[in-house]
Amino acid sequence: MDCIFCKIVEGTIPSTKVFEDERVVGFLDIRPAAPVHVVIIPKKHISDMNGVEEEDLPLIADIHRAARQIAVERGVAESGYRLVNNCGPDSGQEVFHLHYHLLGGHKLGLPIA
Ligand code: IU
Repeated sequence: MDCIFCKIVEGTIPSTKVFEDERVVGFLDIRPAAPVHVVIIPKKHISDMNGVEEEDLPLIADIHRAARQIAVERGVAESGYRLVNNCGPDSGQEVFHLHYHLLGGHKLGLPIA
């Protein structure tokens, strides 16, 4: 499958991984939008949130668990952070492998709409 995030999972495309367990990978965004910007993905290829099946729901919990740990390790658990999922054209989703942006490290702007 020609998916750039699957290749990041496999290690055939370089990335700076800051988290990895059996089912989830977190890596530094190459175009950071905040001082802390980590992309968190399931190893399983799912195109976007619309493609999440009932059987995948535990993976969403795994991603949230990873996000919480990453926030602690990157030093933003107390100051605060945002977890963002883009789904579909209006959201600006560019990579069609389910992912969440963990953003923090400064005061984040609102609205994001
Ligand atoms: P989006 O939600 O699909 O717009 O976000 C994709 C993100 O993946 C975006 O912030 C890119 O900078 C980031 N990214 C990356 O970190 N490494 C890559 O090799 C590629 C995209 I392609």
